[in-house]
Amino acid sequence: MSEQESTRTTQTPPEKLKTRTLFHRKYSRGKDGRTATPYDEYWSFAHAVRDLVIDRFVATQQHYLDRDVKRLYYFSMEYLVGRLLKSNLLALDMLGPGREALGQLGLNPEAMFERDTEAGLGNGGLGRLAACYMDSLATLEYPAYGYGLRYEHGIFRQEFQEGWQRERPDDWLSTGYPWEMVRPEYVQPVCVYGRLEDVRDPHGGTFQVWTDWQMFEGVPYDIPVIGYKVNTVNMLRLWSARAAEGFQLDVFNQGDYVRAVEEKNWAENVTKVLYPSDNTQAGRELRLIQEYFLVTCSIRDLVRRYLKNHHDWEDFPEKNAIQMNDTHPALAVAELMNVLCYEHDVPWDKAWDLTVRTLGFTNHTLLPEALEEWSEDLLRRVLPRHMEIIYRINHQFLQRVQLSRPGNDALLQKVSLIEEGERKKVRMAHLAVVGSHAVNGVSELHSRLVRERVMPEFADLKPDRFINITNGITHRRWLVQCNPELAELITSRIGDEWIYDLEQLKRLEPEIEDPDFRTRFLEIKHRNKARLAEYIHETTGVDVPPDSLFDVQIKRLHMYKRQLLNAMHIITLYRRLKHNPGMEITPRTFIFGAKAAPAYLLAKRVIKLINTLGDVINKDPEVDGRLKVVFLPDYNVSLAEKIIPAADLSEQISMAGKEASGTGNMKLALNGALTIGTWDGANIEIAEHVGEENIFIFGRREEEFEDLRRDGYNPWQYYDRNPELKGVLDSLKDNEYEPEDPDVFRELFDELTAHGDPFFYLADYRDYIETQQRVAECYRDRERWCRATLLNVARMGWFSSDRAVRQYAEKVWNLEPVEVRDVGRIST
Ligand code: 26W
Repeated sequence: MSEQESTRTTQTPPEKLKTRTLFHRKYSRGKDGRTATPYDEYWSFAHAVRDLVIDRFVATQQHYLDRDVKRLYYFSMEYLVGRLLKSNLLALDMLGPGREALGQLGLNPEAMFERDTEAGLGNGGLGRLAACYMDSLATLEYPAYGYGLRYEHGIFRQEFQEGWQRERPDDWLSTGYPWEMVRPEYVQPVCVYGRLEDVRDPHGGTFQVWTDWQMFEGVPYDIPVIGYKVNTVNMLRLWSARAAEGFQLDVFNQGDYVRAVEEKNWAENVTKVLYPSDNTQAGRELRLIQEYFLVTCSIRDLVRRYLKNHHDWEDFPEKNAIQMNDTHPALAVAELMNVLCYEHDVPWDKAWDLTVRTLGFTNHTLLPEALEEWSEDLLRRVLPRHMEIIYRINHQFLQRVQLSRPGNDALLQKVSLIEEGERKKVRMAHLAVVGSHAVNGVSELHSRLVRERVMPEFADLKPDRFINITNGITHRRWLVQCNPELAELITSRIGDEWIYDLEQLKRLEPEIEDPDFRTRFLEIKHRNKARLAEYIHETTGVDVPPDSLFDVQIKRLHMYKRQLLNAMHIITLYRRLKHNPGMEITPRTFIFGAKAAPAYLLAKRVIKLINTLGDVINKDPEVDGRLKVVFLPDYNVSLAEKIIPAADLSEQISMAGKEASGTGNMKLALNGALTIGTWDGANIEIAEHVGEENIFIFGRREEEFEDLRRDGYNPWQYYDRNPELKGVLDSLKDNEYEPEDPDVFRELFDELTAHGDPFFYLADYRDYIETQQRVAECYRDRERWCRATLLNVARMGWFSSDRAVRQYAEKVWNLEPVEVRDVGRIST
């Protein structure tokens, strides 16, 4: 088959996909029908799909260049992209034809989708948010680029060994990744280490040069990001580190071949692995180099692009917006100054003005252990020029503070970019705030706490800089793709406008009165649950009844998220049943998915506890059919897509004030789960939208914890006064569940008692258990439950990432959509 033949426009879409697949099987894989492995088939089909976007990809990039449009650059150390085969087909409106083509080729579409590689280049919420925003940006036709790192190993694969988490490397690139395109022509040099040296200038002054650095380089790999049913195809550009070509030549020439190769390895280590800690800063040199590597490659790349159309810097902020996803890329402030001042001779004050107008900063966490601080020694050793730049920024900033609030030394110390002390530290959040024109939190509550509790001095100095933009999710992946039957039911009632404008879901409300609509909804939920039950059986061997209430908690494992409180509810129910075997309860299946940071021992013990409870409870004939507990291993984006459509109850039970927003809460509610949650993060706004009568809120509020703490919180009081709670805790201490290892849960008991219960489990326990009781009763009233869930679906439209991205475009980026019209030939 000739190239021309394979792209003939007279072919129907399935025919075209089929011929392209056969083409790739032969010419990209060198295989035929007899020799092709399932992987060859997958590879060929994925390339066939990729071919369909190339014209739009090229046209989009050309269009941006020709019109010299303003672009957004999203800087993020994490992108939890998930699989792309199905979502790309969906964006191209080719899911049906794709299935048909696969069928005609004798391939099973579902098996093909399962084979698709999951790009797990993130830890949790922050990385998944970045991926949702990339989707919305392309769909809304914003000129946007994601910049990130191409880690060779993404988030680890999780296995369980006797109930304990074991980490295995994620080898997502080992068989090649069909969605990326390497661009060696845009390689960027990166320098680290070395020193500043004073050099005399011809006029008798001195200036400093950065010398003796080590150089390596960043190679970009582009992943197309396809807007939904539009021509826009943006890109996610991920940098991969390698030794600079010719860099080790002198070492080679000295004959020290082995050392030269070792140095090559050093460079390749930079993007070897994603740091697997969520919300705790590692403080490690390699991590700092990773952060700088992202920032320097990306800034040089976007400056290169800007200079194609511009000869001065005047318009830089009118043409470029950079968003820093948390402080991880905050060195962008210093690097942009470095590039402007030291490489392009822009005067300092001018460069500072351009920098601040270009940058925006989003904060995603209040946890003190997550706030990034780098020791001044380390920063100076790795990036001597940047350390000097940071000092100069700080000096000028503190001078301005002094002018506006004279004589306040305490204030200066508080807001300084440098924390004084035995070892000086650089406060990355301060650097990000000072260097940005807009700073936002990710929910109303969180943004208020950023202003009031974390940075009151900054909020006072620059009140207009601090804003809120509540997170959102892409309903294209999190409803249309993962719950196709529900999507179809919705479309059958209100048309498909809602896929472009999720607020249209409101129009479902009158439909809820129609019993036929409700029945169909319940049938779909039931089928989703049956499918998940099958998956649970296949992966864990546990049989769960699809009629039981599917009670779901899926998120990273962290003490503040309180999976252990959920476990305490399980123990409570189990103990009640054991004491009173005839008791009537609403049958429940508890479903967990969570990875713990490898060094987070307490969190790993919680995983062990839940697995142990599962072993005991699932085997106990006395509770059979009434209680089941499953912890699904290796929670990731694809697994979330299986669990979410099947959930009845969404557990959002973090200690109030700790969960910045949460986004799983939105995905679950949108798919018809009711939330049991604390007054935290975006739960509050979900309650406001769905109505407090359609959500189960419990527990103390953030300010109540402040009071409790001030008055001297004593968990033992709760232990002594609530016999049921005491029974639950004692069962951990006395280890009723794993007699061979008597002390295994002792640490959990101690955490909640002797160690002071830092996340107030005991203070919220009673309310949680009582609220769970109300949930159970409500679930028995099928009609009431169904109405409430449908009201949730109908009222969740505001939580689309389309809304969030529009708010960023308006409030932070000053960015306009650009329609890509002239696609030479749209190839579908
Ligand atoms: C440097 C170590 C480190 C790593 C990751 C510190 C902090 C992080 C992230 C900021 C943690 C994170 O993912 N935060 C989550 O961000 C989501 C998106 O805004 C929110 O929905 C979650 O509530 C928040 O925990």
